Order: sequence, then C-alpha cells, then structure tokens
Amino acid sequence: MPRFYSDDRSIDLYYALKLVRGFEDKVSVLHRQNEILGGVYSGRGQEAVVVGTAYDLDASDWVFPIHRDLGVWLIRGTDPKLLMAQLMGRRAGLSKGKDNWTHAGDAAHNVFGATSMLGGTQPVAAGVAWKFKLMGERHVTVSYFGEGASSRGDVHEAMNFAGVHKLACVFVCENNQYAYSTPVSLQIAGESVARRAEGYGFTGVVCNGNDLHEMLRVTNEAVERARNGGGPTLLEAVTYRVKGHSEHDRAAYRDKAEVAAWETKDPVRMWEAFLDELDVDVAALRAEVEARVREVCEEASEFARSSPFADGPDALEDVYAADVGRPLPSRAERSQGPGAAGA
Ligand SMILES: Cc1ncc(C[n+]2csc(CCOP(=O)(O)OP(=O)(O)O)c2C)c(N)n1
Repeated sequence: MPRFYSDDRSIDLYYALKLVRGFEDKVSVLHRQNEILGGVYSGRGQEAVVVGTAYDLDASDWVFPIHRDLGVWLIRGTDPKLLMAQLMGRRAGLSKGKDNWTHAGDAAHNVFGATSMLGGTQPVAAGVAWKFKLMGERHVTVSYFGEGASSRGDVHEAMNFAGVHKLACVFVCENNQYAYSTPVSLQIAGESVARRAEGYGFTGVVCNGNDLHEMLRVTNEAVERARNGGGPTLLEAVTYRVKGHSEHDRAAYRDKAEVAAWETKDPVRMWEAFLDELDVDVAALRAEVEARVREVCEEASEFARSSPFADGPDALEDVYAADVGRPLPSRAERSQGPGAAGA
C-alpha cells in the first residue's frame, strides 16, 4: 500500500487527494503560461475516483488511465518530476520528449498510456487480463473511461470478452455528466452505464464518485472478486467535471445552479468533514499538506524546466522493444502456476 505522507491511512488519503488536486491546478496554471505541450483536461472534482480506485492496488496490477486521470499516475507512484517533464515535453520525461503526457505510459509503475481514440485502451486492458489468466497470475487490470466513451464499440467489445472469459478486469466509468458539451441525458437512453454489465454477465455498480470511502469500498470488493476468479466488475462513479472539457473551454453551456450544487459535494471537503469528525485539526493539517504539495509541484516544475527538449534523432530511440523474441513459457510451464511462469 503506498504511503505518501503519513502512516495514518485517513491522513495519507487526504494528502493523496490534495496532491492530485494541487498538481492538476499547477498544470492548469503552467498551461496558461504556455509551458505545457498539448491539451490539459483537468480532473478537478474527480479526485475521489482516481484515489479510491488506485490507492489500494498491488504494484503488480496494471492501470489504464485516460485523459482526465493524471491523478492515477501520481497515486501509482510515478515521480511528479518525471510526470511534469513529460507534460512540458522535455527529454527527462517518460517518453523522453517524444509526445504529450497521455500517451507515454510508465512501465515502472504498470501504467498503460492512453490512445487518442476514446475507449481504445479497454480491449487492451481485457487483453492484459487475458494474459494474466493464461499465465495463472493473480493480478487485476483497472481501466478508466468517461460516460461519453462508454458509447464506443471498443468498450462493449472489451466488456463482452472480459465477461465471457471471466477476466480480472475492473472497468471504471467516470460519469462526470458531460462529454465535452454533450450532457449525459443525450448520451445514455437506459437508466445507467452500470446497468449494461448485466448484459455481459457481470456485476455493475453505480457509486458516489465524490465519496472516497465509497470509492475505496466498491473498488476493493471488485478487485477481490477479480483476483479470486469471480470475473469483471463495472463501476460507474457518478461525479462532476468541475472545469470545462479542457483549458480553452469555458463550459458556458452549463447551468450555473448545477455547478453550484455540485460544489457542495466537493470530494476534498467531504474528506475534511470526515477528518473533522475524527477530531483532527483540519485547518492546521490543510496548511501543512498544502505547503508540502506546493513544494512537490515547484520541485517538479523546476526539474522539468531544467531538462532540454529532445533532438530530431532522438525520435529513433525506443522504437522497438528490447526483448522482442523472448520465448513465451510453454503450456506445461504455465500449468505449474505463477512461479513456473516467472510471475
Ligand atoms: C473516438 C473519439 N471520439 C471523439 C474524441 C474527441 N474527444 C476527446 S475527449 C472527448 C469527450 C469525452 O467525454 P467522456 O468520455 O465522457 O470523458 P470526459 O472528457 O468527460 O472525462 C471527446 C469527444 C476522441 N478522442 N475519440
């Protein structure tokens, strides 16, 4: 279990929420200052989803975040310095300055980079879970997509395949009410995205995506089921995209009263209310945590700025995987279990 700040789980989770928020807010500011390469899709307001679904995973599990899930990288343990260098398109970044942040991936922390085609990584997540099953490995995949992407064929194909083969997949639909300017009412005719899981033969759960307790609980149930051969789960985290689709979108198509209503359900403030019930001095903790997060973000920005941009010939590095051609374990080795398969 990752420990970012404190051995006290409730406080460590608070730090995790604040780190995600602070880092994303810093990226938004740097974007306005023209320091970030490519688009920025803030997950502000959705921190409980990324923290709740990634915090308790094993290091050997794999995650498949999408454009609004910068926080997943941080929770998995990607160094904020490398992540910032990636966002600034620098040579010290994860893909050594070859592309913007979403597509890079971080193999050291089992984070799979996203495709531009929404939903495109869901079949990959199912494929990775299929490999786990073939090799007798007890790892899970957690893959993310928006309610907009839930209308894409790839997402259905992945869930159908995962259901048929009872794969260790946790599908996380971040229902933040809008796909760019399209409201959820024009996206889904049925009662929920989660309901669709029934058609694939597994469990679908609608959950409160702003409530960290609930996100941790439903994720841990889904992960346990997956690890024990019980097959996939579809979690529909109901939440709200607080900002526009990206930094250039004012989201003027939204009703002000709706935005104000969701502000009262802010996931960070909800966790502060819980800490207050535990008699934690929240004001003091907030000041301490915000100072630490600021420090992390400043260090990351300074590190990124000090790294050069890539040179043209660098594009030819890392084009082929180094271990292509490594023989796969035989069927006999696989049937002897994870140890024999080198898991
Ligand atoms: C197949 C495909 N269609 C359209 C786009 C352009 N696009 C990028 S993000 C986005 C909105 C996605 O909404 P949703 O899946 O609900 O995720 P959210 O942005 O709300 O987190 C769109 C339309 C794309 N990248 N891929």
